[in-house]
Order: sequence, then structure tokens, then C-alpha cells
Amino acid sequence: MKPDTSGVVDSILSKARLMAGKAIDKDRNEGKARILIAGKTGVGKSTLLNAIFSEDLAKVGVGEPVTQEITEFERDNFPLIIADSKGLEGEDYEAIVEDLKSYVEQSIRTGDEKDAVHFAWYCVAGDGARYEDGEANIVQTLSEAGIPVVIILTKGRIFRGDGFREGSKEAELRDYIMQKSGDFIKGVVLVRSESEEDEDDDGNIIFKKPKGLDTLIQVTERYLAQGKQNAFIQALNVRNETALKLKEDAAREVVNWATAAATAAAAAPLPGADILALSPIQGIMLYKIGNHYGVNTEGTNWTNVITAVAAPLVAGMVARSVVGGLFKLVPVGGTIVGGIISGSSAGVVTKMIGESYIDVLNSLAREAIAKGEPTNIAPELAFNNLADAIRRKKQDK
Ligand SMILES: Nc1nc2c(ncn2[C@@H]2O[C@H](COP(=O)(O)OP(=O)(O)OP(=O)(O)O)[C@@H](O)[C@H]2O)c(=O)[nH]1
Ligand SMILES: [Mg+2]
Repeated sequence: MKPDTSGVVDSILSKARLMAGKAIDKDRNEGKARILIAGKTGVGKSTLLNAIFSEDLAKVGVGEPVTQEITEFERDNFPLIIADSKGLEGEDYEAIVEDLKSYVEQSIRTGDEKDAVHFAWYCVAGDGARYEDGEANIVQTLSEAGIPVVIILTKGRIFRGDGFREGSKEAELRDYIMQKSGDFIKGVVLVRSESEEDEDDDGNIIFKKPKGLDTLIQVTERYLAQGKQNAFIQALNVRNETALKLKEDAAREVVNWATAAATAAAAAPLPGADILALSPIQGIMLYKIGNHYGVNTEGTNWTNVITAVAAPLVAGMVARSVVGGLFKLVPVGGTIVGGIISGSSAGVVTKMIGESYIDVLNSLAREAIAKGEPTNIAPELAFNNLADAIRRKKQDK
């Protein structure tokens, strides 16, 4: 007779559910990040947003005019709100400044974190345009409202590496801006948001790749309000190396959380525990990691996914074990002995699943980028590759 472990499994299951629930609550409370983007018409705001974020919010999002000049774009299940300040053309800066003032004051007045503006990108055309006093006024207004501001020189032509080339027109404009607004900004970043056709010295057509976006992502992440970095990182598309790196780091934090949670949930050494008891934690882990890489997992049955993914980790007769609701774990990294699952081996299994998932998503993202394909990853593809990766890892052992 096998010992009846159902009570133990139930207890792990309820602990795992509790921990998964807490992780979701934390996300909810941290909420969305709101970025205000402003600058004259045609300066390249929409193009920049498309180059950086994984959703074309201005196209797919619901735009709600919140003041005369400002429209907010938002979408369900997307952690970013873009406040797009339109109509900065013409000479009527006073009205615009007043409008921006009342917008940011309104968001401060409610005192509600969800109404706050967390960052502002002020765009100036880098291709020879000027930086006007009215614009400096806007920047100062935003800064005095406590919003971190970065000035972006768009349509940059002359770069050195990912930044300015000293002596260039762009560098001159930067120096002028620093002199005017240096006290109110976190920096001036030069970007080229879309690749540009040019001619080399022999008249051959060459393409200059987008530039400066990695620097912009770094600066923004660094100065973004506490607790909002995760939302920002999640909203980035994977095309920029910096974004991919930040996503990987954030995903590793998720794995560390889940590893600790699984270890704690299965605190006592157990005679053969059900890995499915940990599926709430592992499901949340995969869900949160996937969010960073644009895997749309709405409606996913996580227990099924975890069952499929963990199958290679389960000894021998998978079908019987699944039917019985009990998994006998095989040794992973030598830590699971004789079907006993301790807290630490629950952690080892969880960590292995999480790290494999990060590897899988990183390579899917890189493949899509190399082929110039859209980088949203289909969940079936992600889960199949994850199951394959785990099977391969197990064979290597
Ligand atoms: N060469 C080059 N062209 C750019 C760049 N960014 C934007 N453009 C072009 O500039 C034009 C205007 O870009 P948008 O992104 O629509 O400008 P916007 O600021 O959103 O304009 P409004 O929404 O009207 O305020 C488009 O034709 C873009 O293709 C860039 O980095 N380099
Ligand atoms: Mg636009």
C-alpha cells in the first residue's frame, strides 16, 4: 500500500495558491506606468513609440482626450499608458504650458498613484531644428511637477556608437539644451527611430540602422519612479538589445521568487509529492516571464501546460502518475532522491523550468528579429519549445 499523501499535497496546493495570489496582487498594486511624450508635430513621436514598445498603442489602443492637448492611450493587459501631447505647433505655447500644468497638477491632486505621470519624454528634432524658449518652459513645468524628464533629439543623423559625435550639429544642439534646461532634465538622448537610406562615397545605397534607442531605454529605466520599472520593461519590444537584457534580468527575478515560493510551499520533506501542487506557482512564473516577451497567454490552462512541461521530469509511467494525481520525481541535479520531494528539490524543479523558459523565449525573440518577423511569440510555440528544452536537459543528465 502506498501511503496516502493527499493531505500533504492539498496543503502544498493551498500554500502554492496563496503565494501565487500574493504575486498577482503585488503586480496589480504596482499598476501601470504612465509616460508623457511631447514635442512639435512631425518630430517623430509616434515613430519612436513604435520603435521602443511592443504595441502600437496609438493604433490599437483606445485614445481618450484628457485635456485639449493631451490624449491618453491605454489597452487592457498592457502595462503602459502613453499620454500623447498633440498640437505643439504654432506659437501658442502659453496655452499649451497651461494645459500641461493643469494635467500634471490634476494627476498630483488626486494623490492616487494610478493617476501619476511617471516619466516625460520631450522630443526635439535633432536634424538642425531649434530648441525654443516655449519648449524650455514646458520642460521646466514638467520637472517642477516632480516628473523625470529626458529630452530626445529625434531623426539623428550623425552618431558615434550609440551616442553623440562631438563637433556634430546634434552635439551643438545638445550643449545648447543643457545650457537652457540642464537643471530640469535627466539627460539629452539622440535617436534615429527608423533605418535610413544613405549613399556611401561611391554612390552605393547603404542603410543606417536605428540608433540611440538602447541609451534612451537605459536612461528611462534608471530614473523611472520606484516600482514602475517592471511595467516599463514589460512594455518594451525585444528588438533593442538593452530591452532584451532588462527583460532577461526581470524574468530571472521572477524565477528566483518562484523558486523560493516553491521551496517554502513544500517545506517539509514529502513522500512523493505532486508536482501539480506547485503548478499555481509555476503557472504564475511562466505567465509573468511570458508577459515580458509578449507571449499572450490569456485563457491558458496552466495546469495542462505544467503537466506537459514537467512530464519529462516524471519517472516512467507518466500516464498512470497523472491519472493518480501523483508524480514521482526523477533525480534532477541529483537532489531528488527516491521519489522524496523536499522543499529544495521543489525549488530545483521550478528553477529549471523557469530558466529553460527564459532561454527558449530569448532564442525565439532573437530568431524573429533576425528574420525581421513580428516578435510576438505564440504561446503554443513557446510551451512546445519549453517541453523540448526540458526533455533535452533531462537526457543530458
Ligand atoms: N529619417 C528619419 N525619419 C524619421 C525618424 N523618426 C520619424 N521620422 C519620420 O518623420 C515623420 C513624422 O514622424 P511621426 O512619428 O509621425 O511624428 P509625430 O511626432 O508623431 O507627429 P504628430 O503625431 O503629427 O505630432 C514620418 O515621416 C517619419 O517616418 C527618424 O528617426 N529618422
Ligand atoms: Mg504622432
